[in-house]
Amino acid sequence: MSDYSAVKAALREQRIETPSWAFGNSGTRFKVFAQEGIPRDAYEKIADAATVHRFTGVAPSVAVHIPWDRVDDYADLAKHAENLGVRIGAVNPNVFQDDDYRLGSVCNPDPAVRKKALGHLLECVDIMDVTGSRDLSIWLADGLNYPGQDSIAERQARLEEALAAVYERLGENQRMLLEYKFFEPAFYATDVPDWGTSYAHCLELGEKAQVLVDTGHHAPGTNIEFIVAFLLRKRRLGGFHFNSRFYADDDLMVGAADPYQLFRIMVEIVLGGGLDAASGVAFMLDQCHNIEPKVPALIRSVLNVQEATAKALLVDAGELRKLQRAGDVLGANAVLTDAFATDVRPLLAELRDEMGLDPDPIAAYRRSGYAERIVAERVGGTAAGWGA
Ligand code: AOS
Ligand code: ZN
Ligand code: ZN
Ligand code: ZN
Repeated sequence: MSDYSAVKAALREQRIETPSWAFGNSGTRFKVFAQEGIPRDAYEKIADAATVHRFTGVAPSVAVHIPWDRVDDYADLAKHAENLGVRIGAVNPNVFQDDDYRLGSVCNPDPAVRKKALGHLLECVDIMDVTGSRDLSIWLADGLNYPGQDSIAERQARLEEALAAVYERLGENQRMLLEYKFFEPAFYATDVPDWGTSYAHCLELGEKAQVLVDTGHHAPGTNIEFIVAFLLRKRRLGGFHFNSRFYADDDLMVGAADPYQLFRIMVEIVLGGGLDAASGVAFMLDQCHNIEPKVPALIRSVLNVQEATAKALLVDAGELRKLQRAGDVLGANAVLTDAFATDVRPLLAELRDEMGLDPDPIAAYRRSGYAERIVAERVGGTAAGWGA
């Protein structure tokens, strides 16, 4: 059995980033359900993110999405975050919501649209300079709906050109994370459909280009932990967008649909050294809480990642290697299933107590009166985002 103090020390160091857009109203293409107490601007989204951190102790940064979180003064926004005990994390450029982007952004056949998209990506690096953010998190909605609609090969060339220009602009301590997704909003072909495409572009660009794995962006049955192990070994795993899916890019709470998958991913992370800060793996959430209240849903999501991580840390790596080398199939498999079957909640409650937190963050949040306060205070207005 692993040493619990080492397990706790690793859990104490883990950082999970919340997404600003998860605090805003969201929905499906059928309906956006408005909730009460929704943040009206980026400042209030950061206040909600700070609340998630206050109760969990391991979510000290929040990713922003531009222009949804556009403000006049990003230094002031960063200061606001700092005053609330958090900081601005990844900057996500939005090159998918303008009419101009109907045929794509940086892969668009029209050079003027490509120029506009590139300009926005570069503007986001300017913002990173001000906020001190490390990661530019790029997801492109570019793709094709119909065979013959555009040249797949030429679009790759356009993509290469834009990525190279952004890479060139990155500062010494900045990175570019390239997210992939095999479908949606384009349905016939996507310009960055899979980890292989993202990895190939990152390899060409250089070490500051890293692959971002959104757990909801794979075909059903895809072995995501294989991808994670491969990329981590090649030092190209930039980070995650965690969420759960049953069918498509459902963006449900991480660990809700398949906690065993999340555990298997975290096992590869732990065994491959991905929890060490030096590995640079960013654990970010990318979720939309369409029907459930958002702040406690994010608290719950952070706890779900923590639980999976705790179980992965309980895997006896030495024993596992021994059994693997001996070809003991059942024995090696049991090392994993035993760890997964362990109830880590008491361990996590103890850890929170040691960190000066309430052992039950959701109950503590409910008692805090925060939900009632934001409903009373935040009247009139919806933040930009999916629900705008
Ligand atoms: C879209 O499917 C991707 O997951 C992106 O990360 C996107 O920018 C994010 O979901 C915010 O909408
Ligand atoms: Zn994502
Ligand atoms: Zn997605
Ligand atoms: Zn998403």
